[in-house]
Amino acid sequence: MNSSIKDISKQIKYNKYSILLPTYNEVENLPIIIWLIIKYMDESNLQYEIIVIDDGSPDGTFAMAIQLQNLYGKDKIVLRPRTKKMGLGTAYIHGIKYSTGSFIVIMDADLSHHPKFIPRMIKKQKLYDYDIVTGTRYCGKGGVYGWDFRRKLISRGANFITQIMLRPGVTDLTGSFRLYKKNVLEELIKSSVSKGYVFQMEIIVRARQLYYTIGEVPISFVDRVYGESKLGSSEIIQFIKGLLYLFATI
Ligand SMILES: Nc1nc2c(ncn2[C@@H]2O[C@H](COP(=O)(O)OP(=O)(O)OP(=O)(O)O)[C@@H](O)[C@H]2O)c(=O)[nH]1
Ligand SMILES: [Mg+2]
Repeated sequence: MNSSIKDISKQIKYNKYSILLPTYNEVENLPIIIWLIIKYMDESNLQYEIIVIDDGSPDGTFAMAIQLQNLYGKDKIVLRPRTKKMGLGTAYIHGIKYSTGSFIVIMDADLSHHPKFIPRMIKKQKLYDYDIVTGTRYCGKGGVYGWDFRRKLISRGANFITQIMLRPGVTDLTGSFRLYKKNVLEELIKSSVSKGYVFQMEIIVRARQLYYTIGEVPISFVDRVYGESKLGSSEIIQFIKGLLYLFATI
């Protein structure tokens, strides 16, 4: 093997993955999600850190995160709390700022996103050197469990309308379980303006615009067992507004 090929294979072997876990009132879910992430990442011999971004959850999520850090170590669990709830978009930016990996994994901490899919995303990324690998509920063996008809309809409808209006060539636009090359995500965040659910969609639409490559891995999404759901009609109106904005500007 010549030296440059050796360097590349070494680089692939030692890529570090920074897994961002934004939390707001996830005290029951946090120990389980962290245990699962560690189990699946260690089983696959991957290098990683878990960055917990808690926004002053009143239920004691941060105290739980400290206990978990004592248990698993400061190299694995990095705590980057903020004093109050400031929203998911800025939580990601905050987490990325402190990340030391060359790849970023974004996932929810409420057990809707199963960590067993992370090594599959990583494998897919390596295979084709994708810039982004996104989990999809709407392709192959992917699916949604535990949602009522209304919520399924909203999610399916949002994806369907967006497919027609923006033709992004990706089957799940509103999900957030994804793997990104860090520099690509930073670039995409810079060029995106949306907040909330539209943010996930805008990232993909912008990625296409900038000719980044995107792979998909089917995921099964499970509705949260603990904690409260927040999808209300204001989010739906926000989504429609955002979609129209993207349609008009892209
Ligand atoms: N740091 C931080 N995390 C948040 C904030 N809002 C939500 N989260 C976390 O972001 C992830 C996704 O939020 P969810 O509330 O599960 O949103 P959702 O999946 O669309 O809705 P439900 O699961 O139905 O409630 C979870 O891990 C939340 O704890 C926030 O303002 N700040
Ligand atoms: Mg959720």
